[in-house]
Amino acid sequence: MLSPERHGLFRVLCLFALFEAACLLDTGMLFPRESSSREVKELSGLWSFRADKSPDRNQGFDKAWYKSRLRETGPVIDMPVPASYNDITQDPTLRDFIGWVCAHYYSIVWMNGVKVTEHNGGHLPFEAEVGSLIRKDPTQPCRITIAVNNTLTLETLPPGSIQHIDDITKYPKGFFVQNIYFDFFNYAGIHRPVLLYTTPTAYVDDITVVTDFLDNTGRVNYNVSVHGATTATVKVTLMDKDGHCVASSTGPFGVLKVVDVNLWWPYLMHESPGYLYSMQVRLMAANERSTHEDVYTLPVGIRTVSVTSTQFLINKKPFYFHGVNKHEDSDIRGKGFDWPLIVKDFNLLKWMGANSFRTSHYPYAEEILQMCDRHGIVVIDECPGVGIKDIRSFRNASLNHHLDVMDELVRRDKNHASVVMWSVANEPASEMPPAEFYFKTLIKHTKALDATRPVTYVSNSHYARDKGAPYVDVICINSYFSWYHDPGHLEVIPLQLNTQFENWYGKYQKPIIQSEYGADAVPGLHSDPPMMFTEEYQKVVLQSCHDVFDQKRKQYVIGELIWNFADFMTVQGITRVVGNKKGVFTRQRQPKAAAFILKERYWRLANETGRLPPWTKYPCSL
Ligand code: BDP
Repeated sequence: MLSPERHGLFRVLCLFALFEAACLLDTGMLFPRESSSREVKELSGLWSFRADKSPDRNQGFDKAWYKSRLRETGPVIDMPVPASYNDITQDPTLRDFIGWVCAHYYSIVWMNGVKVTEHNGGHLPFEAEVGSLIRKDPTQPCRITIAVNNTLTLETLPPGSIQHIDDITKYPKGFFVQNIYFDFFNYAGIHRPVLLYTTPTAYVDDITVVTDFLDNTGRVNYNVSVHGATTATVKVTLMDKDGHCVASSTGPFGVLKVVDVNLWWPYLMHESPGYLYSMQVRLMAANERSTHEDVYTLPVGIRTVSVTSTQFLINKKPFYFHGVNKHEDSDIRGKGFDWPLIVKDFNLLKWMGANSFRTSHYPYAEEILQMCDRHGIVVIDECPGVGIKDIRSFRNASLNHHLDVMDELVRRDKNHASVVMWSVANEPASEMPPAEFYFKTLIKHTKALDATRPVTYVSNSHYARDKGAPYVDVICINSYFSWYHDPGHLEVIPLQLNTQFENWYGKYQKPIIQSEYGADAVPGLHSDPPMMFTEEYQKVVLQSCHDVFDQKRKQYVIGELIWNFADFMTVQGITRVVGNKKGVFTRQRQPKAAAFILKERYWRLANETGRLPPWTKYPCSL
């Protein structure tokens, strides 16, 4: 993070009425859930918000705004939480604000004026123990203040840099811009719910499950870590969908055997996809003074994942990714978590017959992964390693932060059946000399964290010398033939795509996912013969690629993910028409012509597997 003093950045403090958090990697990050021993309180709603517009933009810290109610420090505005603050008001300086605000990217949290935590990095949860501060004076309301800074540096993920321009004949005094090397708007604010939750003094701190099966018997290897107890008894019970106990065990680690197992299957690969058991962990603990009971229930899908040189196997059967890339992005909310949007997106995914998505280009809210577990939507879980283009972002400071982010990501998402692969980066400048050491280290580290899932990073087809590729399990390639190269020449697609696949497979002999392809289409813009930016052009780009995928999926191509599910916001620029228009749905989630092409194709692909029951045979209406 760049210091605000040096760079003259704004400050914004968010304040309101309860708690929040930070994290050390030696503790768990179980999703906060209610149980007989735990209470969860969601602190979503309207918070007070203030931008620091003082000349040195440091007033919030100088005057310690966090020590009193924010409205007592000066004028505040209402700010919904969760939401990006950028598109909530009519103020362009707030839309493009760079500096201190709430939760993405760097956060400091105070409770009743006492600092409780700091966290470096957006997208992933953090927490802090605040019991002693809440209880200090139970008759007084609690106050939480969060300062967040969205400044990106060469060491953050994603990286960025601040550029000051001093030419006062052309720019106002103090003018600066934030340069970014990725293609989505750098929304900021408290994007995810803020939760206050309780545990007994001794509690289940973390659970790790690894599953497999042999014939009809499923196995759940579990490991429970306990916090706050000198002696503890752990009892683990696995229940099926109807609440019947199917296996149990005692002890902090062990194996649960499930006879006649219901495996977790992807959507459209099985008639009941997304089967989840409930694993109840009951902890009885005693310390010198008292005994405690803690209960935590984790949803568990039993499945395996593996990779050969030509296939991706789920439960030992070939799986073909026919899906999308997404963004957390919508009108008004920006990247703010929103249940109606999430449910609508899942309905659209199922409508179009998509069985998978990649969390381009950062970890999505954990609630979204819970939906994927339940609906059988397969996930490639990507960390925020996007836009690593500057050679200085390959230094140790960046690598160490990247390793920490992978620790946090795996710690949060390791138990999700839907997550089948980790993606450590998107389109880094992997031709640069330091890239080899960087990716070798990163991929090795990720495999050490989780030996059960393959690891990838996403390459751009135009990087001929991809230094990290020898270390990945699956090759993921993005390419935009007849768009960024040979614009308007649709006729080059079959040849160039075919050459791309042959080159990559020839060199690495690893299965390949076409992890991005597509074209911008401004909804309602038409032309025949097709021209760039029309719905017809987008359709033809897709169809030309599909013909090649159909040949290559018989060999080593194991998936295709359209760029993008929906239109999304970007910085302003001459190649963007109020955002990136490569969505097959508009930003308001209405289909463009391309959505129907994909729907037709995805249902046909699903149907070809022959494992669908009659009611899902295409064409069908959901
Ligand atoms: C790809 C990037 C993606 C962009 C896309 C595009 O991975 O983030 O949005 O290009 O230009 O290379 O539309």
